[in-house]
Amino acid sequence: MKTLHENKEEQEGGSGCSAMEDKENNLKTARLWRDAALRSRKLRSNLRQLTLCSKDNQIILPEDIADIEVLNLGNNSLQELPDGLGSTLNNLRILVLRRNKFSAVPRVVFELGQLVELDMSHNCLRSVSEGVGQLRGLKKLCISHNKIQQLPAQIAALQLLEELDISFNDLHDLPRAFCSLGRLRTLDADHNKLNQFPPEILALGELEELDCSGNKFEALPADVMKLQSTKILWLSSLHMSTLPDSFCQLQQLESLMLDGNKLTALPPAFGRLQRLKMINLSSNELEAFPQVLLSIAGLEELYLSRNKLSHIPEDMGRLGKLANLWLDNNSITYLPDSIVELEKLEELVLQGNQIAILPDNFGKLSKVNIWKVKDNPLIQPPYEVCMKGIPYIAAYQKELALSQLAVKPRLKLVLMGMKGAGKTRLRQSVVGGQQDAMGTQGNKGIEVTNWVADAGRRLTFLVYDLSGKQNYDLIKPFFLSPAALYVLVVNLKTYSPKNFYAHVGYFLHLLSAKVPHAVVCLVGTHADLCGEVEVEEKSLDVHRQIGLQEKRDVQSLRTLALQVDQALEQGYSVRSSSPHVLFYGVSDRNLRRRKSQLQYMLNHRLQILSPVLSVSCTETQTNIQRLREKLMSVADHRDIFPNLHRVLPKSWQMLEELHFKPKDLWLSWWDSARLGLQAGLTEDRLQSALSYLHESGKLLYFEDSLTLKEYVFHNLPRFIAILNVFFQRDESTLLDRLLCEGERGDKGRVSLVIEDEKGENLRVTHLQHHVEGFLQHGLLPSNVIRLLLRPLIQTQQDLHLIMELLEKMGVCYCINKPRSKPLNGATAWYKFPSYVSSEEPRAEVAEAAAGGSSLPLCPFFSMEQLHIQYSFPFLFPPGLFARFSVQINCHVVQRTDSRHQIFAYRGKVPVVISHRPSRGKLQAETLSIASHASLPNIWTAWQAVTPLVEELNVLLQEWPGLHYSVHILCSKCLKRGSSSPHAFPGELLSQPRPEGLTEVICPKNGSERVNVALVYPPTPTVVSPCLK
Ligand SMILES: Nc1nc2c(ncn2[C@@H]2O[C@H](COP(=O)(O)OP(=O)(O)O)[C@@H](O)[C@H]2O)c(=O)[nH]1
Ligand SMILES: [Mg+2]
Repeated sequence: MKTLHENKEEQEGGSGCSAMEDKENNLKTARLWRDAALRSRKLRSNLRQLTLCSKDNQIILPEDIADIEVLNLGNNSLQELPDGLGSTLNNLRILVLRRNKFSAVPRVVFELGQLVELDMSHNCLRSVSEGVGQLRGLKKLCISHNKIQQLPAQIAALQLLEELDISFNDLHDLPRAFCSLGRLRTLDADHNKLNQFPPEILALGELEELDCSGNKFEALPADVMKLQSTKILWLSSLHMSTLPDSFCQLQQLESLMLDGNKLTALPPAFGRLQRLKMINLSSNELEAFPQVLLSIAGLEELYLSRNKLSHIPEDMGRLGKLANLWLDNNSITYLPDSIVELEKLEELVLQGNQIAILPDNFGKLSKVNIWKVKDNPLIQPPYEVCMKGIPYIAAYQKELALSQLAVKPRLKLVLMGMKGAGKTRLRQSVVGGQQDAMGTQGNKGIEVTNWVADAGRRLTFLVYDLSGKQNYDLIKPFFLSPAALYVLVVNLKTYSPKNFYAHVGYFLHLLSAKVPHAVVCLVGTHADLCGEVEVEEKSLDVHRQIGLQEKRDVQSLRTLALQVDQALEQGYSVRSSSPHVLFYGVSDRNLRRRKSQLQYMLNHRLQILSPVLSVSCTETQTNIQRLREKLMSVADHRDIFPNLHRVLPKSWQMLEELHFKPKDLWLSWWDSARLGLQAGLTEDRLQSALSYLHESGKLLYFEDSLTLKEYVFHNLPRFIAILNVFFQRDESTLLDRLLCEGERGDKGRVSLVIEDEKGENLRVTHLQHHVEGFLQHGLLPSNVIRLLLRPLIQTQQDLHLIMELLEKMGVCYCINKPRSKPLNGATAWYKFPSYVSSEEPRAEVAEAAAGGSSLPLCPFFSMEQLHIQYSFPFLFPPGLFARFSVQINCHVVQRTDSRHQIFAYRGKVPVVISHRPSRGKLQAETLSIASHASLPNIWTAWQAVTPLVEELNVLLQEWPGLHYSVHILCSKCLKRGSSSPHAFPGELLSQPRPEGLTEVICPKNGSERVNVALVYPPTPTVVSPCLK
C-alpha cells in the first residue's frame, strides 16, 4: 500500500494534466488506504509497538525488546540491521524498514517466523532472495520502489499472503509459481516493465484489487475474464487501443481506471458491467461518446477528460446516479438539455471545450460544488455569469424567462500606442462630429468616448484612449480586458525599424500578457508627413517585425515546453536524485501543470489583423472612413466577438442604461435598487445583474467587500477622471488644481490661504510642499486629496469611498489607519507607491537594511537567507511592483520604500522586496522576496516570506498570458556571496518536503549539502507560484 504522499508524487500516470490527477490519486488513496488502515488498525491496536530513529546512522536497540510486536525502523538511511535483532524478536509481527538504504533483504529478517507484515519499500533492493519463502505467516508484503528485476519462485511459499505491493520496480515478468498465491486479494504490480499481462495473475481467484498501470504491455489477453473476483482494476497508461470482448465478463468490477490509453471505443457488451460505479477514460482517443455507458444505471463517476469528444448524447440524463462528470478538454460544442436532470451531480467539469450556450434550467444542478467552465466561448448565459457559478447561471436563466430579450451591441475599443502616436487625434477623427467626450480631463490621461458608429444597427463603440505616458502604467492594465477590440497606433513618421519594440513590440507583449487572445488592428498615423514609399516600407517593416517577434516568442515557449516534456520523461525518481537536472525535485503534477500552462500560451496568441492601415488625421482624413468601416466589419464578426450580439434579459439591459444616467459619483445600494425596480428587477434579482455589469466592465460593484458592497460606482468616466488627477504627475497642474477653488475657482483671485473643510488653513507654500512630497515619495494627506479632487468629489463620504476603492484596486494605501478601525478625527495619510522615486531607502532605514544593499546582509554568519526570485524574461507587468507594495501592506510593519525596494518587518523578522529592472536584452527583469533567520529558526523566515509570495501569486493571476519563472536561490551560495547563486525550481514551494529527506544538493559549489528547510517551506504554499 502507498502512503498518501507517495500517491501524490509518484502515481500519476499518463499524459496531459488537470485537476483530474488529484482526483485519481485521492480516489485510489482513499479506497486502498482505507481498507489497509482498517485492517492494520485492528491488528495493531493490541500490539506492543516500538519506533526507533537512528543517531549518527546507528540504531541502538533498547535492552528489553523481546516482547515487541511492531518495530518501525523506517526513514533511517540504514544499510544493515543492528546486531541481535533476529534472535531476540520472537514475537515480532510487523516490521517496517521502508525508506532505508538496504540493497538486500537482511538475512535475519527471514528468521522472524512470526512476521505477518513486512514493509521494505523505498530501498535499493535489486532482488529478493529465496529466503523469503521462510516467512510463511506473511499476510502483507510491500517491496515497492526498489530496483527488483525478478521475484524468486519461493515467493509462492507465502501461502497466507493477502496483499502484495511490487509496484515501481524493474520486473519484466512474474515467476510461474506466482499463480499459487491463492489467497491474494490485493496486488500492486504497476510501474514495472511487464511485457505482457502476466498470465500467472489470471489464476488468482480471490484477487479483488489489481493495479497493472504503467507497464509495457499494450493489450489484455482474451482470458482476462478469469479475474472473476476483481472489483477494482487499474489499467492506466498502457497504450492499449482496444479491450477484448471478454473484458465485459468481469462482472464484479466496481472501479475501472483506463486513463492514458489509446482507446477509441469500448466493446459493445460493455454494458454488462452493471456493478460499475466509477470509470476513468480520460486521456484516450475517444471521438464518440461511448453510448454503452448509458446503460450502466449505477454509474456514479465518469471521467472523460482529454479525449476528442464533440457530442454528448441527448439521453445523458439516464445516468441518474452520476455525481462526478468530467468532460474537460474535449471539443464539445453543446450540452444536451437532459444534463440538468442529473440532479445528484456534485462535480461538473467542462473547461476547455467549445460550449457557447448552456441548456436551460441549470438551477436544477443545485448540488454541484465543483464547477469548471473556463476556456469555453460562452455567450448564453454570458461568460461572466457562467464563471460565477451555478446559482448565478440559475438566476440569469430565470431572469431571461421573466423578462423580454434585448440586443444592444456595444463594443469596447481600446487605443494603445506610444505617446505622440496620434491616438487622441485619431479618436477625434474617427468619432468625428458626434463627439461626446465623457472624460472631463480634456487632453490628458485616459479618456472614454461613446461613438455611435451605426445608428441604424445601434452599433456603439466605447472608445478608451489610453495615454501613452508611463505615469499611467499602473492603471492602464485595468483597461485591458477580454472581449474588447484593440487598435495599436503607430506614428509612421517617427517609426523606424530600429525602434520597433518601443513603438509596437512592447505593446503587443503587454497586451498578450493580459489578454492573450485579443484582436488587434494596426493603424499607422502621420501618413501625410511621409512619402508613399516611406509609408509602404515602414508598414511592411512593422508587419515583418511583428512576425519575427511572434516567431521568437513561440520558439522560446516551445523550447520550454520541450524541456518540461523531457523532464517528465525522465521520471520523478531521476529528477529527484540528480541536482543537475533542470526541474530538480519537481513533482510530475507540477510539471504537467506547467506544461499545460505553456500549451495555453502557445494556443492563445494575439489575433493581429493585417495589414497596417495608414491614415492621416489632418484635414484630408485619408483612410479614416476605411478605418471606420474596418472596425465595424470586425465588430460584426460573430466568430471574433460572439458576445457582442448576444441577447440579454431586457431588465438587465435597462438596468445598465439607467445606471449610465445619474451624474453622481456613486450610488448607494438603495439608489441602485430603485433603478432596478424601474427596470423591473426586484431587489432579490438585482445582485446577479449588478455582478454581471461589474464583471463585464460596465460599472464597479464589489460584492465581496464588506464596506464597498453597499455602493455601486456607476460613473466610470468620472472615476477615470479621478485616476487621471492622481497620475498626470505634473507639478504645476497639481498646484493649479489645489489653488483653484473647485468649481467656484477663480484663479485670478487666488488667495494665499486656502481653507480646508475643517477650517484649518493651508498655506500655498504648504500645498507646494505637499505636491512635492507626493511627486517624490507618493505621500498625500486626505485633506489635500480632497482639495485636489474637487469638483470630482464633494463630500467627505465621496472621499472616503474613493480612497477605499483605490485601496481595493491596489493604487494606494493608508499609512496611518489602524487596521479595520476608523481614524478618530486624525488626518489620514495615503501612500501611492508608484510615485516613490528615491533610489535609496531613507537614512533611518538604511541602518536597519544593513547599508541598503540589495539583500539583507547577514550581520551574523549564523544567519541563513531565504530568497525567492521571480523572473520575467519577456515583460515585467507595468505597475506590478507598486501594486505589490500595496497588497503587502497588511502583512508588514515598519516599512521603508525606495523606488525599487521595500524593507519591512513581519513581526520581528525582516523582509526585503526588490525589483531589479533589466540591464540588458538578455537579462530578465526580476522581483525578489527575501528574508533571513538562523537555521533552527528558519521557519520564522518562511512565515515572513510565504504570505508575500502568495499575495504576489494572486496579483500575477491577473496576467494569464505572462511568461515568468520562480526560483529559490541557494542559501549556501548566497552566504558565500556568489554572484550567480544556484536556483532551485520555485515549484518546490508548493510541494511537501519529501519524506525522509534532510538535505538537498547544490550543484554549484562541488555538491554542497543544503538543509531541506532552506529550500522547502514548512508547509507548502496553496498554489504553485509558477501557475495561474
Ligand atoms: N500631420 C499629422 N499630425 C498628426 C496626425 N495624427 C496626430 N498628429 C499630431 O501628432 C501629435 C500627437 O498626437 P496625439 O493624438 O496627441 O497623440 P497621442 O499621444 O497618441 O494621443 C499632435 O500634435 C497631433 O496633432 C496625422 O495623421 N498627421
Ligand atoms: Mg493622447
